[in-house]
Amino acid sequence: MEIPSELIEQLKTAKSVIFFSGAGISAESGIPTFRGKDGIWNKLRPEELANFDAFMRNPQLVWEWYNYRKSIVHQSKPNAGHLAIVEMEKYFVNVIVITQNVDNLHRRAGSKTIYELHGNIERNFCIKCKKRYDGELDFKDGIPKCKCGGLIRPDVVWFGEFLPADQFQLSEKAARNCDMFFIVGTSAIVYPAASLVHVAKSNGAFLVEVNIEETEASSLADVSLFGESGKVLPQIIELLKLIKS
Ligand code: BV8
Ligand code: ZN
Repeated sequence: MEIPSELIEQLKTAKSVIFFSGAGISAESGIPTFRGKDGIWNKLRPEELANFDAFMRNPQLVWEWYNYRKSIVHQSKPNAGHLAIVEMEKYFVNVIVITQNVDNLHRRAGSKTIYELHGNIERNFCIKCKKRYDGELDFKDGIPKCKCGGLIRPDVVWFGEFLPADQFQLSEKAARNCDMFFIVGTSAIVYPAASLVHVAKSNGAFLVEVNIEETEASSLADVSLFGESGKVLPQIIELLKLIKS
């Protein structure tokens, strides 16, 4: 893919670089996106599953969905896109990953600074006493329960729920102070996460979109690289090896 000269110029001088990622970066790891043609929302309606009321109405169904997704995550591994973002840490003073994904792949890839806006599928907590229950849960009674009798739920942000305040505040601060803001594999329609694109833009950051198609963010991007992130991001690494050698 031809890398535009204005992007090359930015890569030469950038110090603080953010990678804002969505489900698309994990597509090449075999994890279905939400809204693409193989999207999981297409089969299962979000209003039925990713919200608290649905969980209280039918915790077993919601747990089946998360256990299904967890099984896919456990059979997946970080792809070349996740790994390229880790390697970017060699070429810039400050690299931060802000992810909407709950699949834990950026952490498994080895990224050092990750802000998880929508939680993490590997973490769980009791809805009554908030006790953390990470890793394997006991489903022998169908639904995992806490010692206090409360239901245990996945530690992910459902629709209508607030994002973890610390993660969102850190993300907003980073978006206000970065030189480059890569928007990787997201349809940029879920708020308030997608508002970070606007924060970065208003701070004067150079916006680079990496996606296989146009999105809500495309009109704000200074450069759109249309291609799979697992191929485009390693190509930027190859370029950096030349620029920074
Ligand atoms: C909230 C976790 C405050 C669970 C998810 C305005 C302001 C504030 C809120 C709202 C608002 N308008 C509407 C809302 C409500 C809602 C919202 O944004 N709805 C949307 C649908 C319109 N927001 C909320 O409810 C949020 N909370 O607002 O709280 C509040 C509180 C109380 C009362 C009122 C307000 C909470 C949102 C979080 C929901 N949780 N997930 C779980 O995962 O199970 S959302 C879900 O969507 C995932 O987290 C996912 O990450 C996120 C975004 O989706 P994407 O990652 O972008 O994935 P998608 O499939 O859409 O796109 C994939 C992209 O990849 C595509 O562009 C595709 O082209 C591309 N791609 C595919 N393959 C590749 C690729 N790109 C590159 N390479 C490839 N190989
Ligand atoms: Zn409890």
